[in-house]
Amino acid sequence: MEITLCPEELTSGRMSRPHLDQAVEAIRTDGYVILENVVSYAHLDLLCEKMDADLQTLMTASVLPINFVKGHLQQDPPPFAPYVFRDVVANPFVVQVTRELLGDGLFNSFYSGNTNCPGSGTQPVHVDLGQLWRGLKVAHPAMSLVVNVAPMDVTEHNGSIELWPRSHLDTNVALDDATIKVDERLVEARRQFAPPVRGNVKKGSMLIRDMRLWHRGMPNHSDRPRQMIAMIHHIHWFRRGKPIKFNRGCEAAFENSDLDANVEFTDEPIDYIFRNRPYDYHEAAVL
Ligand SMILES: O=C(O)CCC(=O)C(=O)O
Ligand SMILES: [Fe+2]
Repeated sequence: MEITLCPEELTSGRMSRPHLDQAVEAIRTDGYVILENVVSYAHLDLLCEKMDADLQTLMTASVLPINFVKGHLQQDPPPFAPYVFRDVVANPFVVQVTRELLGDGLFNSFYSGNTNCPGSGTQPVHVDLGQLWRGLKVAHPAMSLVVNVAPMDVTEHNGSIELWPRSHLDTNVALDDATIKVDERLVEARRQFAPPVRGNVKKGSMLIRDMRLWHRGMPNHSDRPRQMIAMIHHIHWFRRGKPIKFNRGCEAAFENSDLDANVEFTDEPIDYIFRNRPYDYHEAAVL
């Protein structure tokens, strides 16, 4: 579901209790929610321009960081000023929702993105993380939430993400499975009673989804790339990798938030363009 924030909420930087309850309930039930109107167009325009330019650089890589199928690239946003914005990296409305679900001490582990290029293929249905325990009768509560923001309107035309409502509660897919891809038989069975939807979003919206939600990247039929920044908020006890590196000069974006941004500031250049690797991509595969 989409929740459109109203002027009072935008001015105060706080979502009303009814909106917060709706958002939390949507994630618990459907596995995702869209918050509309929460990111500045000016910020998104700057990010889009820079990420378009960075993509040109990325395309010169000897090995492209392709996720599953052609055209779906892992592309990190620029981790330095003036491209790091509070309404993206520590959006107060998003953090209100993720804190309500994950509790105090929630932290971010990720600042990257999916760039869906014109002519891209269809990814296999997958989770970003399965259930923590195998063989559960009932799914456990949310412990990790993906936060996505695209710098433009996204529809079927430019390759909006496919989402499988309520699939985060499916206990067949576990964290220790050999693959994050969902078995084709499970996918076809689920399609009969809970078919997928498209995560279409207006510019300025953020999508919050349970990390267990089945999803996939779809073809981009437009003539320009669709970027989508991704962050992951975790419950405080979840395994914590290395802090995320940002260059000094953008500290203010992370301050005074309930989210532990888990960042390390450095003056060293950060190789954010070329550091990603292909994921489950087999050039010779016959599909
Ligand atoms: O770009 C998208 O719409 C989704 C991509 C995705 O899920 C992935 O690459 O893991
Ligand atoms: Fe994914």
